[in-house]
Amino acid sequence: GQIVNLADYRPTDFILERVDLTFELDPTNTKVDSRLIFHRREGVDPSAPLVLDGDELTLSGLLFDQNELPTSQYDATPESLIVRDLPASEPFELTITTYINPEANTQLMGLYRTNGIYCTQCEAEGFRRITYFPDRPDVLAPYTITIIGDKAANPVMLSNGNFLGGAGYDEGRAFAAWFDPHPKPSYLFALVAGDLGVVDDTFETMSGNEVALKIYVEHGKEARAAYAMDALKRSMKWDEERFGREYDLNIFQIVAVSDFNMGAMENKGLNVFNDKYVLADPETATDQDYANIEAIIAHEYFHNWTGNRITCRDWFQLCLKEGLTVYRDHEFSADMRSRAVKRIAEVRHLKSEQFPEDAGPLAHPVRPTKYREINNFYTTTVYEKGSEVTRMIATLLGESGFKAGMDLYFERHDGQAVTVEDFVTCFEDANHRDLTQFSLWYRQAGTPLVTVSSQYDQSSGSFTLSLEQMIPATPGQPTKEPMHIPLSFALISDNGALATPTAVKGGEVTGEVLHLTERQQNFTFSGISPRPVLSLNRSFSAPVNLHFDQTPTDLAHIARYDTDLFARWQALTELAVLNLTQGVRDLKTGKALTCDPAFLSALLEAAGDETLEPAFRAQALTLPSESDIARELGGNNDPEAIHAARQAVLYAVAKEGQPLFLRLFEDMKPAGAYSPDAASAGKRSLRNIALSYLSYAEASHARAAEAFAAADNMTDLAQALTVLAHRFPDSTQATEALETFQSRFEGNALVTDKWFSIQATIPGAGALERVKQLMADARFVASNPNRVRALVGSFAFSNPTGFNRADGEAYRFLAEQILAIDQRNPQLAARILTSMRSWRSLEAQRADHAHSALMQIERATVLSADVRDIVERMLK
Ligand code: DPP
Ligand code: ZN
Repeated sequence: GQIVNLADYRPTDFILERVDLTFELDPTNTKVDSRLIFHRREGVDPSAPLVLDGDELTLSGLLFDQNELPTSQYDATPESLIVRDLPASEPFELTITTYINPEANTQLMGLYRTNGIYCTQCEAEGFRRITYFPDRPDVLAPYTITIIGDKAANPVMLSNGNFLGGAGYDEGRAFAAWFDPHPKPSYLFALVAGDLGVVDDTFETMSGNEVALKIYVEHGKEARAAYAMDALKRSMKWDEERFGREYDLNIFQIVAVSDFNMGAMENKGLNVFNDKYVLADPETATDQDYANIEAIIAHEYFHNWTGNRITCRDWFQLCLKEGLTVYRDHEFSADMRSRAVKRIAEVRHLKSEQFPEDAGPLAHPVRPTKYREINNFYTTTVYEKGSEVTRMIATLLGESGFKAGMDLYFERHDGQAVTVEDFVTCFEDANHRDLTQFSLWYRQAGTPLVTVSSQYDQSSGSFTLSLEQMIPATPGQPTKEPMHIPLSFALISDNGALATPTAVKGGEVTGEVLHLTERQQNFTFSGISPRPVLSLNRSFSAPVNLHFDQTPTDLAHIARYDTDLFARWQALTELAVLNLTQGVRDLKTGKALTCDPAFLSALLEAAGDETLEPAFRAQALTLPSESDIARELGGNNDPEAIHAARQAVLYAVAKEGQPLFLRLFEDMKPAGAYSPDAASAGKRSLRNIALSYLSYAEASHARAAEAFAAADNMTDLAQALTVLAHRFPDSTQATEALETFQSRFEGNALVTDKWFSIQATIPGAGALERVKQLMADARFVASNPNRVRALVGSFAFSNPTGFNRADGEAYRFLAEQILAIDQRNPQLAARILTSMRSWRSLEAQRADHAHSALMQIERATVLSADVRDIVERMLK
């Protein structure tokens, strides 16, 4: 791949007016006729040729205004079609014919087959694998689609927009026609055809339009789409109420397919989903699965306005639709569930996935300025950090200021392909505010580090806070400008009440938000007595690392008194981190690990506090993960030592809290039949974490084995199985439970994925052999991305001790797998390879092995652009 630079952006020479596509479906030889109406943009050189994108295409026919074009007038290669001598200003029509082979399309980009179904994925650059086209997001046009296919094999034939009609076509074949009146870029095109079951419903929009809702699934799975349908209706309603956004076609369709590279895709009026984010019932889906379905259904639906009606000018602007839409789906889930618990989960995810990305060789700004392979920029930085940047705009402007900016954005840019600057300008204009410095969040990569110290002067009653920001160097960005960092804070008195200063000096403070805008800044609060405890970055108002040597006593004070639940969790986590990192150091120097009693009592107090919701208490009890600890330690990491220290802390908590855990395990069983609602899910999560601690305190698998036998839903079953398999991998109980589990759900691939990933994440050096054996299992289908992610992905991403074996065997294994996967599906291979993004922070011997494995990949003779881009950046 060539490097693409943001600075080189220029509009197309030709404007596309209309698109009319006819597909004659055939599993191995589908004919695509594409009629495109263009005219030359005003002011463009009349001799400039029309350049269309292709990818592995062969041109089979080309007509100009229905007449054959002389071959001297065009050049066709697999990658492009260039047509010369075109009219200076009047519109003309090109008819392009290509034949494509969906069955052979293992990349799952363009038109492909999954379980006998035709399906498309066009974002980012898949449409050019269907036909030659100006395949870029700033080319918008209305589409008319005709699908002709074998009648028996394709009772369902779908595309974007509204259904025009369909009937018999010729002997054995039928046709269906669709029209999408909303101009859209090619990446939002979709086609689905095959024999599918459907679940029907309707939604009445706020202005009284009735929308037909349809979810298509494999026959027999209809009942498992009920929750997704419910989530869709709630999403549609919420977007009307919260953002004033109404749906704009008379039909909205979702199709669940089993082979899909991403979670889902927001094609206009026809979302295509990885079936794992549609299908759920209590026997086979966990509470987390339900929550994911709700969030992703909402996310794709919300794209209808943030992404589809207003799209991106170019792919550098990806965060414009993704960061914003993630923010919207986060807010939706927060409204549907518990806001504090949702925020904790978001921050956990951000810190465990995005922070390492931002601290390693793959770091890039939320709005990058160059790429070699755009598929590699669907990252947690663009999505999650992009969402955090949107959240900060809302924090800076307040609820009504944010709403005014969003309303202006929808009004001003509807139907356009725009930039991050256009977006930010709407907030500036609606609020008469300059966001120039704030916009650095889009341009500067790296997680800012804010160093905090404080001083209290009893005699004057003044509290001084010294803040210093540092943004680490990242690839291509050695130096950084100071950013605008909004930090939510509270000063907590010794009795737990929040202190209100009489005056503030040194910088801007609005409400409970302090604005750090300089490299170094002192804020002085007066009228404070006695000495307060500072709670900083409450609700995680800014995605930064804090360096703040708060005493365990102060942290425990915040954990007990802060009115922001998130801040209480954050203080407990900070306490846990202190103990975990000290534990690693102690182990390395041969000292016995001891847990600070202040930490244990603060943690157990929160866990036992019946005034707090169970889901929060479960979050509090979930200690930072091994990779969180590695991140906190910063470098020269030994995953074995980290694992051992964490196990020791778990054991100490378990021993100290045993009576509490016994009580929680008894009390937290929700009454009645399983329901996926947040309150019941919260109880289950608290009960299951109690079970896990009891497995340490009792040093026995007996309770988990009983829980496994008694479970009447997948959440409890999978948790009990995880305790058995991870804590007692060599016990017959674990072996038997794994067998029971698999045979009970034989044939259910999504459950098999849980079975794969539970085994792939069993800690210890033995994991590699286990993974190899499972790859030979007949249930492992190497061409299916969900299977590969569940087994190989879980192993590489989520098994720190197993994957980081000291002998480097697992790195070599992964290198071989990456090369094999790359032959079929480069996007998937590149994604899984990012599991090694933190290799430089390993201790020397492991880092060395990791380096050799990466070199092994880099030296391969055949390598996709996707994997080459990742591996070269990781080695730089
Ligand atoms: N389908 C992916 C998403 O919704 C890419 N647009 O984020
Ligand atoms: Zn998205």
